[in-house]
Amino acid sequence: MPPKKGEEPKSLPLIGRFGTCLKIGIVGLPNVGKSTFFNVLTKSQASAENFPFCTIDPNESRVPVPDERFDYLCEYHKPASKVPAFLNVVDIAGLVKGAHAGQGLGNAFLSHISACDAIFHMTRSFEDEDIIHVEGSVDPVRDIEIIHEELRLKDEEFIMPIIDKLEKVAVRGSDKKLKPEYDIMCKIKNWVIDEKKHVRFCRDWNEKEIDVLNKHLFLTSKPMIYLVNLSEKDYIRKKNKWLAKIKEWVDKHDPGALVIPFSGGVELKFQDMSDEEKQKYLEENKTQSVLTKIIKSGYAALLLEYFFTAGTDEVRAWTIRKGTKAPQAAGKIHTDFEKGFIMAEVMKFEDFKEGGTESAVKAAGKYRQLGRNYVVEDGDIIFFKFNTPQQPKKK
Ligand SMILES: Nc1nc2c(ncn2[C@@H]2O[C@H](COP(=O)(O)OP(=O)(O)OP(=O)(O)O)[C@@H](O)[C@H]2O)c(=O)[nH]1
Ligand SMILES: [Mg+2]
Repeated sequence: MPPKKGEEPKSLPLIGRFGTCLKIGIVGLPNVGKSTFFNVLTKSQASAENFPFCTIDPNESRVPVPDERFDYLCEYHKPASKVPAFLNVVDIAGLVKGAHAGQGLGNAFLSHISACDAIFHMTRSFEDEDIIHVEGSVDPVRDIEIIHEELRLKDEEFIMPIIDKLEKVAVRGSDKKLKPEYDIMCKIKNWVIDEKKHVRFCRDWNEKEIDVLNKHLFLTSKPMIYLVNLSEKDYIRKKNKWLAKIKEWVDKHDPGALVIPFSGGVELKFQDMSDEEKQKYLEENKTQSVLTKIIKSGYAALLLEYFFTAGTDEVRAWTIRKGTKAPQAAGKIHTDFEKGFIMAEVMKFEDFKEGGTESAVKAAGKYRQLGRNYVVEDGDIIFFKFNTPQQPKKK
């Protein structure tokens, strides 16, 4: 199959932590609506569905990722157990100017971001005299720049000692093997410190550079989604004087990043409404909640996706990193599946929905048996075949 449009070249490793237990942190100035967002996100999902919902601690939660394909499979199989994919979200305390040097919660706060793999960057675009703005006035572009600069300065602080250490051994010392790593760190320094840019703004890091970046997981390498907190009125009319300016800024500096208008006030309102009241409100105002879009975007920003296993026992979404091959995907279910991997029997969700049954998909020749080099795609419905590992015989 030819690669799909927009797909990353398969050979290039991904920037970021390896693994699937990744989290997204909510970052922004104080009092911009981060905790309000965190609460509506976790509560709405918790009450809407009877999934095993889990608050990890007051500031961290797992939010089920809404997915119509998952719902369809559950409706079809009526399984005893349903396990959707989850997005791990962390509410982080407000960041102020000077945080990198210890202002506000300072370093504690920055280490919380460090533990996250992507960022929901919340900005305030609503006017409300009763809600104190730490910078004295509403100006989300200025606020975005403040946060960006704090994160960059923190990376700056990390980069210099790494360079000094490498220089000692690779340039002045005898360990010339480390020279390539030193050169790469110099390029990173040039980008982040001299050019004052975030790591992720550069789109053409090569494989070796990504290896070095992944050793250090700099704050500015984490993907960002910009959430613009609007008043109810602006959210409904989809207009706000800052929206275009924010979009312009992001397109210029952080191209490709998403800007999502949001309203903490509106989402809070929905929580107190019955289903009928909410429906009425949505119709009257020709609006809708944006939480599903935000959750899905957050999950995608972590470079995660999932495949399904589906039957009457269980319908389940299994989280994998983009680009995962079939045996490793099988290993998510059980290590024996990976060790004894024979093949993956794969149906595309759309083919299953169209055919109506598994036999119809088979009859249409769309039920495929794929080997160890198959790169699993988001939404695949998979049945793995594997050899049970032999137990060593007792003598
Ligand atoms: N008018 C209005 N007020 C909001 C909105 N979202 C949050 N607020 C109010 O803003 C104040 C701060 O909200 P929080 O969600 O606690 O803000 P935060 O960003 O978590 O603040 P820190 O944790 O202190 O950094 C609260 O009084 C909220 O009720 C909104 O969309 N509209
Ligand atoms: Mg808060």
